[in-house]
Amino acid sequence: MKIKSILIFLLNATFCFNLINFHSLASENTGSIDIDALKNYSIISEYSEDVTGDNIEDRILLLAMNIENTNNIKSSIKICVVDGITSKYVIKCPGYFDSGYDPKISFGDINNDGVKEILVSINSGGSCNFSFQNILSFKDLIPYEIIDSKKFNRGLNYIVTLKDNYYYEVKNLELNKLFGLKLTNPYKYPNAYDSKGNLTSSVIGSYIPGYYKTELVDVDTDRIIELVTYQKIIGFSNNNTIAIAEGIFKYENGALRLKDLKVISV
Ligand SMILES: [Ca+2]
Ligand SMILES: [Ca+2]
Repeated sequence: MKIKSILIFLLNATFCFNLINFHSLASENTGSIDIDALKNYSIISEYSEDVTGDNIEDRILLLAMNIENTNNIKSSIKICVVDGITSKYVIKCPGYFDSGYDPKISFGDINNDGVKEILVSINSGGSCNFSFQNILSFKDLIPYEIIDSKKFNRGLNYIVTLKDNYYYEVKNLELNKLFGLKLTNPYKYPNAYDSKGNLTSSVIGSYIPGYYKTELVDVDTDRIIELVTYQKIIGFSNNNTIAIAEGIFKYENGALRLKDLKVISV
């Protein structure tokens, strides 16, 4: 009931401005959305943050359609920013991926321009279960993607090699960094080792090509937010995680740069 009344409020509030501010409505990938179409959307979550850069809090709404006969899958996810002073609004797709489970947004000044960006995350579901990530700026109420999300969402690349005595190596190709690790549970590779822990076959490991989670954290306390990424290193199947790779990205010269990486056996 509360969500419904908020949506009605939004529709009423925005309808008044629609006629005079129609030019401010922006949407990517779906063409323009008229105000009637918004009636089909639910509000998943609502926030108050300044994302336009005038030091006045704006209203940020995460909108989506429910897919019939499913509990949690959302489709046509949208982010709506209503300017705190003028009530002009823009509506933006999260990127090339706009449907999935448990969509979330969080806020942080990642590009160090003094204005918070929006990090949007949407889980894919399925056995890979990666999470789509994108970072959007709404500075001056103009939405744009500040990262190359197609490239970013492929994740980092690794070569995973098993060794005797339940040891294995994970080599990250972006930083050319090698991690020596030990399986926390030998039964994760039931056919790869003999009873003494020596390799009996040439089984190799792999990784999920994408992150399953990211977080905005000021890791080095320099007041610029870093993006922390989590990616699964796997054994013989997608559900067989043997390690988590935790990357720290900083936004520099118009792109996210990988600054540090650790890999931990799980
Ligand atoms: Ca910023
Ligand atoms: Ca920082």
